[in-house]
Amino acid sequence: MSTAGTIVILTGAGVSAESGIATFRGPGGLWEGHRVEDVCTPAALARDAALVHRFYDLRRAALDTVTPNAAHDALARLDAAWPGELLIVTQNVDDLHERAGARRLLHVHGELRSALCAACGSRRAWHDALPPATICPACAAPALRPDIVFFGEIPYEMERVEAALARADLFVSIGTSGAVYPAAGFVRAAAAAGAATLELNLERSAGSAWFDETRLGPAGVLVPAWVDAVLAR
Ligand code: BJW
Repeated sequence: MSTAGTIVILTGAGVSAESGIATFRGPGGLWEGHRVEDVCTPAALARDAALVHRFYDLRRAALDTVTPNAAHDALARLDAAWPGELLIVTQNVDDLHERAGARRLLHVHGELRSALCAACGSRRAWHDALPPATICPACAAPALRPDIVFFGEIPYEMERVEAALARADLFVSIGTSGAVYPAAGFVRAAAAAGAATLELNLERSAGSAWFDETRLGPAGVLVPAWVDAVLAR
């Protein structure tokens, strides 16, 4: 890009792996000890709220033990320095991008440190354990749940993401397997809008064939190098 164009960056679990947060689908993955259908669907929440709330309580508490890595830091540096439009779209529910300093950021799959009222739809910051049937301060219903987008639910901020993809000059996907939609389809939307597309991942993903270029390696190495190159142009 000779002038400051629009960059859209999609991040997934791989960007937080080097901070010590397990990814979802690899060996030792987050769901190895949990069947996804036990924890990550509205039906599972209805069937066993205690299990689902406990699973997310543990992950929320574990955020205190991790810190942003070189990939989060580099993306925050790019966010601060890039004079054009930039949007980091993360599928991650951790808060490592914002703790690194990223500001132009959307969490499309929800946030561990947020609670959602299943009755009134209000969302609020939440840092402690969240037992089932916790009272919503907005509507008084005993209906607060983890603010996580389960399978079958609509991800957040899709209109903003789609609008950014339609304007994108460069789409970069970092550390995501391309197994979950709609995020897995962003590369095709960006390419259809004329964007160049780049994948940075540890290994080839389900979506690699859709990218103009794939660079393989750890995000903590690839992302700082890519950011340095973009800011040097
Ligand atoms: C490294 C690394 C290092 C490791 N450095 N890299 C049939 C066909 C198509 C779609 C569907 C279908 N049936 C149902 C659907 C839709 C469904 C879906 O996609 N299902 C698939 C299983 C097929 N999707 C949905 O239901 C979504 N909603 C929806 O579609 O609504 C309709 C709608 C959409 C839009 C507009 C209007 C309507 C909701 C999806 C919700 C996903 N939620 C989760 C759980 C979050 C909570 C939690 O954390 O517990 O989000 S699922 C889980 O997967 C999580 C992640 O965000 C998401 C993606 O995973 P991610 O990040 O890619 O992680 P991994 O582990 O898969 O991959 C890690 C990658 O990193 C790997 O490639 C490694 O190589 C790499 N890596 N270390 C760099 N150091």
